[in-house]
Amino acid sequence: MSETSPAGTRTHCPYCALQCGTLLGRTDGPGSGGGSVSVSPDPDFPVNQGGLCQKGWTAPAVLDVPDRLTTPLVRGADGRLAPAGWDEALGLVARRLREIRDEHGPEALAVFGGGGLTNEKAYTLGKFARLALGTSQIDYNGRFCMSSAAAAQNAAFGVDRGLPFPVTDLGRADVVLLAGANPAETMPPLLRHLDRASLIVIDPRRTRTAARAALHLQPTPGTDLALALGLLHLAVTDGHLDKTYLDERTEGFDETWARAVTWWPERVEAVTGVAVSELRSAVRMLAEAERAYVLTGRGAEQHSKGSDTVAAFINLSLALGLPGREGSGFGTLTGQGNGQGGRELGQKADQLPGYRSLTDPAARAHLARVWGVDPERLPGPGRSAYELLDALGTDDGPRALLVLGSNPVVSAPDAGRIARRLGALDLLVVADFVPSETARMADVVLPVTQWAEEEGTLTNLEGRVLRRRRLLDPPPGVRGDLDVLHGIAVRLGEPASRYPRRPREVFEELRAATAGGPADYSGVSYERLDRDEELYWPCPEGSSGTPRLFLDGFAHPGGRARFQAVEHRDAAELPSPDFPLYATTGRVLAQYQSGAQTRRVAELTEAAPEPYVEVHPDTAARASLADGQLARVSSARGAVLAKVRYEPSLRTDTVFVPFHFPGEGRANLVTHAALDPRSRMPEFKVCAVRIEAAR
Ligand SMILES: Nc1nc2c(c(=O)[nH]1)N[C@H]1C(S)=C(S)[C@@H](COP(=O)(O)OP(=O)(O)OC[C@H]3O[C@@H](n4cnc5c(=O)[nH]c(N)nc54)[C@H](O)[C@@H]3O)O[C@H]1N2
Ligand SMILES: Nc1nc2c(c(=O)[nH]1)N[C@H]1C(S)=C(S)[C@@H](COP(=O)(O)OP(=O)(O)OC[C@H]3O[C@@H](n4cnc5c(=O)[nH]c(N)nc54)[C@H](O)[C@@H]3O)O[C@H]1N2
Ligand code: SF4
Ligand SMILES: [Mo]
Repeated sequence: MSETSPAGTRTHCPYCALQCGTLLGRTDGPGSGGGSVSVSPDPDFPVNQGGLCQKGWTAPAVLDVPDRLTTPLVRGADGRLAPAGWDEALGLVARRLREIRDEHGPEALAVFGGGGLTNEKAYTLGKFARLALGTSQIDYNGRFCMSSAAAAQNAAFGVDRGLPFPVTDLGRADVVLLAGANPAETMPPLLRHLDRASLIVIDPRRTRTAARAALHLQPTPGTDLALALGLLHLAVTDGHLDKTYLDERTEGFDETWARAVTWWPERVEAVTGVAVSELRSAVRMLAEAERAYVLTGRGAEQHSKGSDTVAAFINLSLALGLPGREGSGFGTLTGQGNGQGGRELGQKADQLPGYRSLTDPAARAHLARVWGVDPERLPGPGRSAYELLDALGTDDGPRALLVLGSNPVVSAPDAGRIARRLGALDLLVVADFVPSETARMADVVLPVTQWAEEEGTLTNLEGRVLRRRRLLDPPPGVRGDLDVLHGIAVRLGEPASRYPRRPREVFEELRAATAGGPADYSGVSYERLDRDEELYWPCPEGSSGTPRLFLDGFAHPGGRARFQAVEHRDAAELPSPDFPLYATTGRVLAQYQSGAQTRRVAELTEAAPEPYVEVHPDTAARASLADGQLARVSSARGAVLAKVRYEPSLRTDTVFVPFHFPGEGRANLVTHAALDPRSRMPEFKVCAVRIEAAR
């Protein structure tokens, strides 16, 4: 690592929702990036306690990757992207948007956002779509990430904050159950808070997290709902039900029990492959612990029944009396850098800032007042992320799309299909700082600033609002996302004052916009954050925020948590003679998401250079595949090319493919876009495949 300046700029890592505190310094020389930025962990930030993962340590490298975008690009008559001036590029975008709107109406214009965008950007993007474009067609990649957990938490608790308690609370836990989360690779510094606890890990793979567990349950992919019903069943029949808590703090147990009663342990073992003795141990560990937590990750959530699965784990935690009790609880490990803030400030299809509903007349009236428009001008809810992408370029679908903060060509389910839909657009505009796979398909590419070059706020997995601070100027020619939205909006005839370019100004408006909503930021200010106040939402004006939710009651009227009577069902696609194996997908330590950023960092590509598929050696042998050989993993939708990696600890009926790689190595060429009916989350975590040697 290069030397660290003692007087570092305090900010946070650009990647995941842990938002590790960092100190940035300039090591030498002038220039933007220019290899001159050093990073070190902020020892005073309690979430990472002086830790960073490999991605955090190498994040400055992305500031000056050789193919950093520094000028707008416009696709010419020859079909190639060529440099253009900002005026020309923004003028072109506005003109085409106007033409398409005149011909097909405002619903022909669409926006796709991201959970990595700052609060200010996410807020402005939602406003831009609804007012400047006048469209309902906006959603974001958080639909692929947080939506099932959000649906289940809202239904159970009346509000959805990933962790309703500070991460440091986990440090005193005796037992933590992790359902489908692999923080040893996805949030390594989080493990510092899990050192003391005995872990129960539910994962079809023996991950690095599972290897540290006191108990590892290894179910068939897509059977967590049955598993959670079985754990609830045993909690009741083995006498662990917390009846006082049930009476005082919850409602709806009887209907829920009516379902769980049929999930006797042997039936659960038959469906999930997890032995009855292990189910029983898990329940006993949780029930006998003085301080216990149940946490879910994408492994339990990214299913066509993800919301019901999270609900079933919440039911289990309610039966044991955990949520809203000091030192115990239920939570979800939020994913992207601003996965929390991004999901409550209005870039979601059905939502207004402050976690308000777009269909609630009072919420519409409030936002219309803040925005200075007639409530009639606010469109209704639009399509969810996958449905939006899948409608692009169709007869009644959007014909123009603006993408900020996502790379769906790699990360969307059934990505081959989605790439074709993107190709059918009349206009694709992508704002990014690197030529992502999606940017390369665009008609106009707009080069924007990165984390260390901009100001703003993000909300981490605990609901704590954090300041992103600027260390250096962006390279010449690069503008902020807020500038981009401002530039398009005014060219569409919107008043300039409606789209402030300074993050601080946007934040002031955002405070008013969220005031009184479930996610209330009105008491948060840059000044308070800069004084290092620890502010968790809800934080109404004058309050000191809410580190722990639910201690006095849940957010439903009456204050009770609600059991949800859910029932197990199969994955949308099961193995068949043609596709006899389960495939599941996920992450590795050294790559982030679609890899647009991390595949450009030498140290990270050395650690995780290429697409691979984890296969049990017996399964590989049946397909005559040697370790290291190139395999073709095919589903009914497409095939991914990946190198075989023998993994003796894996189930023999399952293969695993990380989704970080582009081209023919895209795991999403095989995934299935079956959607959860409640959250519209796609089934990233299970589909049916076969594996064979690649020719
Ligand atoms: N290194 C790295 N870290 C990241 C990210 C990254 O891309 N790279 N992304 C960030 C983001 S946005 C997110 S959302 C988080 C995600 O963080 P995690 O949820 O920890 O990540 P995943 O690897 O997607 O899934 C977790 C585990 O689910 C398991 N799994 C697969 N199918 C099933 C199933 O049916 N049931 C169960 N119980 N488990 C199953 C997988 O084997 C995997 O180990 O990570 C964040 N941190
Ligand atoms: N098979 C499979 N697929 C998955 C998943 C899985 O587990 N399995 N997980 C899903 C999940 S949980 C997620 S979160 C998604 C994530 O997948 P994506 O939505 O593709 O996320 P990223 O790869 O982070 O893409 C972000 C893009 O925006 C750019 N960017 C970053 N910050 C900014 C910014 O501030 N402004 C602008 N304009 N651009 C920015 C980056 O350079 C990058 O090109 O993938 C989903 N896809
Ligand atoms: S754990 Fe997440 S926030 Fe922390 S350094 Fe790694 S990627 Fe960055
Ligand atoms: Mo995510």
